[in-house]
Amino acid sequence: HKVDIIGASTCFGQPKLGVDFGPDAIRYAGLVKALEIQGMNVEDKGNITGQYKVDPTLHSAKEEMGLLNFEQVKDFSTELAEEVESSVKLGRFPLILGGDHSLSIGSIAGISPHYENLGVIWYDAHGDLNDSETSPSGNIHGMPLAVACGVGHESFVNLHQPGVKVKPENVVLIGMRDLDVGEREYIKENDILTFTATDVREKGMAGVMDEAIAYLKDKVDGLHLSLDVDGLDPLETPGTGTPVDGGMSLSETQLAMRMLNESDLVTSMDLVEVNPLLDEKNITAEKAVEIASFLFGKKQL
Ligand code: DIR
Ligand code: MN
Ligand code: MN
Ligand code: MN
Repeated sequence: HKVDIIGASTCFGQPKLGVDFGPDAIRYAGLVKALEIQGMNVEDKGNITGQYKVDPTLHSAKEEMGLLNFEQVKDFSTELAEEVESSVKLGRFPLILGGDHSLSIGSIAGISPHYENLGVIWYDAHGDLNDSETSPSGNIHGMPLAVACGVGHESFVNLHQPGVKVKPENVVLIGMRDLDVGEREYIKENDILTFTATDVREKGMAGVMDEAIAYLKDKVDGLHLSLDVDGLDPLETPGTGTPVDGGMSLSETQLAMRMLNESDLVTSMDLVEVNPLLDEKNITAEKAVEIASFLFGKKQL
């Protein structure tokens, strides 16, 4: 495998400063070496920042049509999509480090044109299926999966390439435990395969991943894993902006990654919402490295 590391150094999708340092925190935790140990040929492409400077008075962010920092997110996503696309075109595996989850608007826009039927696994406490109307916050990091499915502002939906990027029937949600009312409705209407944190407890992670892989395997020609570290429990990954109790453990996550590695289906990954300014001694970034290592073949538990 050839892996391109792409730092998505943005914080405009949510109000907490420091998540833009996530990519460097993950590098400092030893990502490149960890992947090389797994036999990967790794190229670090550096950080995408977009043209807008991070504003330390970000709480006074400008709202447009119910979207906070609309211009900044649009500009950033456009730049990221280009970078991700050039990696996919070269047949490399883009590993996009975040950065807040709004970056997936750009990463998925860069990836999906190269597949007929891109699958997506969204490993997160949240569905990120809001639009400006259902969002309780206006924060765009709560919207990227809706955008990928064709719901949202038209300049996001048609970013990089016009049209819907991912079919809802090709999406699997894992770890859900904080879904807004509108997100629940969207999931129901579109019959999206959803495993809540409670489902993981009941069926076990192996059972959940068996079902998820069986559901996707014959219908997708590429699989994007979008992993928000708040999918894990805050006791494991405290360095993140919107922690929710009752999450996955690191060992459950390692098991999920190992099963995905064995499935040989995953073709790209976002590893997002690592905020070193909210962390303790960079342990969240260290766990992010461990998670990526398992996706690329590390095995011992
Ligand atoms: C909430 C929180 N559903 C929102 N979303 C988060 O603002 O849309 N996503 N934290 O990661
Ligand atoms: Mn989340
Ligand atoms: Mn293109
Ligand atoms: Mn998220």
